[in-house]
Amino acid sequence: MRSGYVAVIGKANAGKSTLINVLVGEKVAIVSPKPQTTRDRILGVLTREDRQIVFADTPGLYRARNALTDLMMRTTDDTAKDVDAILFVHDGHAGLSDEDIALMKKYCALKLPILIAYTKIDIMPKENIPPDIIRLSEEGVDADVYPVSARKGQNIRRLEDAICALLPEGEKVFKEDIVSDRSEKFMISELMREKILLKYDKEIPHGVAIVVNTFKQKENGVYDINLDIVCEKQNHKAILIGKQGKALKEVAAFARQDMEKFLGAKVFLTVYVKVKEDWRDREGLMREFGYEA
Ligand SMILES: Nc1nc2c(ncn2[C@@H]2O[C@H](COP(=O)(O)OP(=O)(O)O)[C@@H](O)[C@H]2O)c(=O)[nH]1
Ligand SMILES: [Mg+2]
Repeated sequence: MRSGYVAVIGKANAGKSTLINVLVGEKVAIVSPKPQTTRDRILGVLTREDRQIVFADTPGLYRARNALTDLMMRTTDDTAKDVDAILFVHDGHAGLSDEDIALMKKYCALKLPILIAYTKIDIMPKENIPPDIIRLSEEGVDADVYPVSARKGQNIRRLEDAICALLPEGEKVFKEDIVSDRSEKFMISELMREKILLKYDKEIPHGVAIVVNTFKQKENGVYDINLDIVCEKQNHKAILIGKQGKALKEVAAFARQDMEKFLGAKVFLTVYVKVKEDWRDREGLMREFGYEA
C-alpha cells in the first residue's frame, strides 16, 4: 500500500481543481473559467486497494493584492511544504512562458518528488506538445511531464499511476468512502459561489462570500437551506438581485440543482443578499466567512 499527500500547485485557471475532481472521480472542488475560484485548501481523497492519494487543492499562484489573496498565496506556499510530492499543473493550451518555467523550477528546487501535468491538451494542437516538453528539459526543469486532458479524461490513469509511484509505503489515513475533508455545508456554500462565478462579471464574484445560516434535513428527506450572499457594495447587491429579482432567482435555481445532485435529495433553498463593505480587507470578517489565517 502506498499513501501520501500531494500538493496540487499551478497558476490560477491552470485546471488544478478540474484535474483533482477527475482523479478523485467526484466533485470535491468547484470550477469556473475565472481566477480566484478556489480560495481555500481542499483535500480530495482517492482510495484504491493498493493506494491512497490525498490531493491538496490550492488557490493557485497570485500576486497578493488584498488580505484575501494574500491568505490564498500563503495557503499555497504552506501546503507545498507539508506534503510527500508535488503535482504541478500547467495549462498547455495557454503556451509556455519564461514565468511558467521559473515557477516550475522554484517547486523543483524544494527537493520533493514532483510531476508536471500538462493539461487541456483537448483544446490545443497535438504537435505543440513535444517542443514544449523538449524545452522544459533543455531549460533544466527536472520533472517528468504528463500531457493530459481532465475534460476528456485523457491519460488520467497514467498520471495517477505515476503519482502513486512517488509516494511512500504506508497505511490509509482516511476511510475508503471519504472523498473530501470538507463538510457538506462547506460544499453547499461552494456550489452557490460557483454559480455566482459562472453568472456574473468578475468584480462581483471576487467580492462575494457565502454564509450558510441553516442546513438541515427534515424528516421527509428534504434539505432546508438558508444562506446569505455577502457582497462588498450596494451596487453589487443590486446587480446580484437583478430586475425584479430575476438574476438571483436564476442563479439560486442553478445552484439548487447542483445541491440536489450533490446531496441526493430535494432542496428547499432560500437566499438573501447582504452588504458588508470591504470584508476582504478585514481579518475579523474573513474569519466570520470561513477564511481562517
Ligand atoms: N478544455 C479543457 N478545459 C479545462 C480542462 N481543465 C480545466 N479546464 C477549464 O479551465 C478553467 C479553470 O479550471 P479550474 O479547474 O477552475 O482551474 P484552477 O484555477 O487551476 O483550479 C475551467 O473553465 C475549466 O473548465 C481541460 O482538461 N480541458
Ligand atoms: Mg481551483
